[in-house]
Amino acid sequence: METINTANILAQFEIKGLVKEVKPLGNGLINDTYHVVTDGDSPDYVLQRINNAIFQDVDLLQRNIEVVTAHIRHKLEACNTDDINRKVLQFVKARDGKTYYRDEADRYWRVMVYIPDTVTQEAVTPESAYDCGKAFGNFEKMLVDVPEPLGETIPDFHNMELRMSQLREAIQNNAAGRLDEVRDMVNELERDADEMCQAERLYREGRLPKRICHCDTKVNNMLFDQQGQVLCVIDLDTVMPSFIFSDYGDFLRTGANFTAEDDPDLSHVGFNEEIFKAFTTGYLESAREFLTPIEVEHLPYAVALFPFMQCVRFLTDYINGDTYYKIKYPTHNLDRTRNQLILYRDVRKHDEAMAAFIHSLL
Ligand code: GN1
Ligand code: MG
Repeated sequence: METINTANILAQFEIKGLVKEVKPLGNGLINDTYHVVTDGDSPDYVLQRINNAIFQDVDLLQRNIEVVTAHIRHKLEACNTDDINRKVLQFVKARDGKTYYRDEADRYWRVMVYIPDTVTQEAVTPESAYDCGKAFGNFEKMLVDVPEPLGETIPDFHNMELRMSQLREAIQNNAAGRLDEVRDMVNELERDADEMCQAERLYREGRLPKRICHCDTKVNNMLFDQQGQVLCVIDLDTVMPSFIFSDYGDFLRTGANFTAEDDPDLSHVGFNEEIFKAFTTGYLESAREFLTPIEVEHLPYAVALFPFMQCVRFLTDYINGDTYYKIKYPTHNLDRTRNQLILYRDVRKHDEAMAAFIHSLL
């Protein structure tokens, strides 16, 4: 672990109050996040080191986030929403006016105002799934008319064709010598790869739009108030143009799995239909007015796509020798891969039931 002088970094930002304490916050797999506690009446802050190995264009990243948060703030103001500062993130400017600071060791930092008295949740209930569905649908709805085009903070982030070619490249290189033990899984993924790449084909045929999506929809990327009401969507790094499948499918990948994505006990893994129904109901309540028939029709495909894609991504990283995701033990990515594959198989058994349920809502 490198030691980091957070006082020096914080001094680059226009923050109020005296810093009392800086402590780790949350459990993201990509960035490092700290809670900055200040003295007295000043707000607390969140300090984040941006992982610029993954988000290589920090300028574009922060520009996206500035546009999105400003747009949401305007929308909330326009409908006279109360308590706006707890419903949209607020970034603190660095001394040079940017919303990030690059230190002498080429590390990138940003600061936001900490939203007090919030609760985060790691597990989904049918009630919270419904609320999250509504909130993420509403998030997309607010962003249908962003005033300027946004860039892709990770190019082709949820492009299944690209994820397959990354897997195939990892297999070619077999950098960590792990290919033999994962052969069966590779074969199974290859069998369904074409079907799972249908979104890219529909897009090329001009039948499927890209919209501004969150692209990392999980219950822990949402803040709730003490009463359990949704306040705010957080973790905006991956907000970018994508298929709406990203937000809908990726939420269910974690939310509707009976267990965590890295549970090594595969008997725990499975698709929770009750959560699926609750989330879908909430999502369609806010999103149906802007979704096209082709988007709606492919929602069951989206539910299958994300465990499939995450399985491919974890497996690629395992074969590459764990260069992307933080791991806690040597076979962590392998356990994650197996878990997502079981989930994928189980989701596929629900294809027809999902389509019927969605149909019943329309
Ligand atoms: C990463 O850091 P976190 O947990 O928010 C990843 C997601 C994966 C997820 C899997 C930029 O998100 O795409 O679904 O891990 N984010 C990036 O746990 O790759
Ligand atoms: Mg996160």
